[in-house]
Amino acid sequence: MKRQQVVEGLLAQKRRAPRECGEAFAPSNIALCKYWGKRNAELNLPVNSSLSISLGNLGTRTVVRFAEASDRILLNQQPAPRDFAARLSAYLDLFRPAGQFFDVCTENNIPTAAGLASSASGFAALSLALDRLMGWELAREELSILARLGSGSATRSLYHGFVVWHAGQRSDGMDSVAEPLLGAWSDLRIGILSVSSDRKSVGSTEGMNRTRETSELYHSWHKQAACDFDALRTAIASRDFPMLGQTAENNALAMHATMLSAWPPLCYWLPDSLAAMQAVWRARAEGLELYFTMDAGPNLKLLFLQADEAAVCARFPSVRVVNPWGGHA
Ligand code: 2P0
Repeated sequence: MKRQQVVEGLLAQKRRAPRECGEAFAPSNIALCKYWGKRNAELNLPVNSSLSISLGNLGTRTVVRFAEASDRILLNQQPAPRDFAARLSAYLDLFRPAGQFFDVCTENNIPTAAGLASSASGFAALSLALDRLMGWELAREELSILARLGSGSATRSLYHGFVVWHAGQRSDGMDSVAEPLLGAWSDLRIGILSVSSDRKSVGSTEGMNRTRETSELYHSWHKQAACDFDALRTAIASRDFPMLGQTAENNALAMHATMLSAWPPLCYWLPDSLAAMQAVWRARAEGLELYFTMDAGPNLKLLFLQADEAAVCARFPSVRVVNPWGGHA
């Protein structure tokens, strides 16, 4: 099935009451159980379910309007880089009335140096803003499907707090949707530890495909991810922080081990990434309840409780602490 068919199916019965402008915010998110591997690349359907935590008021704000002659795409008040604009325009093609163009102003308040992916919050904010511009009034779950067509991890950025992205089984992906896990864990903190803000050499889509096609470890990654997903839900339900931290850290390391065993090998770590990991392990050996997770890049995201914030900041002076439930934009 093609992306266009999914969109047409979803919008077939919806009203259309276009407005002058659509504006929305969506938070960035960090996966505790990772999405790494697609069962369908066209629709960004994942092999396994994933679970994330949204970053409160860190994310993307997007305003969309209709335009006349061509798409105009601004990123942080500047004309967007060519590849970014091309990716957005290709996504907008899915919704474009004949002869219609869009004016998109998108702003990230995530510091670029944090090296956090902005495609998740970006496509989630764009989907929400388009819904408001077009007056479709889609349900959040339906919007999580539209956001997924832009970028897989955007599925999870439709909600605040803990979010599950169900892998689903259907070939059209209509059951591959996000669901929020209700209830705040108000003393949980995330520390963003930036090692490098350089653009990664191998993008996530290519990295996932390469890993799935060539890594002998992929099968065991997929099995572990299913177990980790269940363990994280248990840890969240029982507010068991060591279980949450251990499971998330082990899940990230298993994903990176699977990447390393791909061919050509994929290693997103830099020497400073390993030094930071070792510093976390040292801190833990000395009694600090501190864990990390990592995505397809060299930066670490630390996981700890508010009571340990001062100790974590003393060990990692450059860390940026985020309170995921600390006020939503
Ligand atoms: C995640 N990542 O679960 C995983 C962990 C990176 C490592 O989702 O191809 O940008 O657009 O669906 O969503 C990054 O992948 O990839 C990602 P596409 P996306 O957060």
